[in-house]
Amino acid sequence: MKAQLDRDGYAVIRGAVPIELVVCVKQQLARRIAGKPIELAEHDGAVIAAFQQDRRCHHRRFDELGPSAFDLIFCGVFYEAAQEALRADLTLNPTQHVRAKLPTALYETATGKPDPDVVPWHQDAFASDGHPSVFNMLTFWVPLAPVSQANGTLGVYLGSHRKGSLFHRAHGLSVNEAKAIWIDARPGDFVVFHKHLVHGSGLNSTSGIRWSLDFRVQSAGADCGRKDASSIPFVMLARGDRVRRSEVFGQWLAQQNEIGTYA
Ligand SMILES: O=C(O)CCC(=O)C(=O)O
Repeated sequence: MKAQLDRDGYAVIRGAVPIELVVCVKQQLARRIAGKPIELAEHDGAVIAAFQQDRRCHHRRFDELGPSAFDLIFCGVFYEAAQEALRADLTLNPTQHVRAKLPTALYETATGKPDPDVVPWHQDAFASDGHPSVFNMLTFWVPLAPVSQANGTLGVYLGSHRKGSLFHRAHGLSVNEAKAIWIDARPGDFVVFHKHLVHGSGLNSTSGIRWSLDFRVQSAGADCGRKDASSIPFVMLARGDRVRRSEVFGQWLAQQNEIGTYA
């Protein structure tokens, strides 16, 4: 994995994440959006029905999801990958999202605005306060249902991390879209990428929801690159450490509440 990350700036790891944990995060997100428990087969329909009521896109923070997202992060798979790549004590970076990305046409027709879940081309090193940060950081991107170019999956530029920091603001970098690689993936897979990898996401041209989760891991003690959240005070844990997980989840929630809502 590390060799591929160094060479290409990203790696897709197949079938590594326990499916039951993935399903649980999706179920909690669907429930949160719909305001009531929803059968698996009804998740997409429930999110679309909620949008038809409130006209909101459903791109949320982890802490709104509660422990299911933490169970996924702490399952050990990500810790091992991050250890292999960064070889350091690790903490979570505060930038993280669970996304139920609506069909782009539905959003744009209903609101008359561009779909905010089509994410412009950027590097995560700039995702925080608009300046390149010096910390060591990796992003993990985890599909919660099958993803492809059709439903607006993650797109990446092979080897773009080797260009270092490319200054940009929220509207993103100009790139030749024909050279983007669109990641096909299924629940159980994950993508890990370098903080300088140029990436974004496309239009969801299907009539269903594109479900995913993304979070970042960095060296402990380093600046997290956000002025509103200077440090996250715990080390990411290895496989099986569930008692401690619930302890740190409480601390994390308290801290998130102090930080407030992310853009
Ligand atoms: O999930 C997406 O649509 C974009 C993800 C992204 O840009 C990121 O994880 O940094």
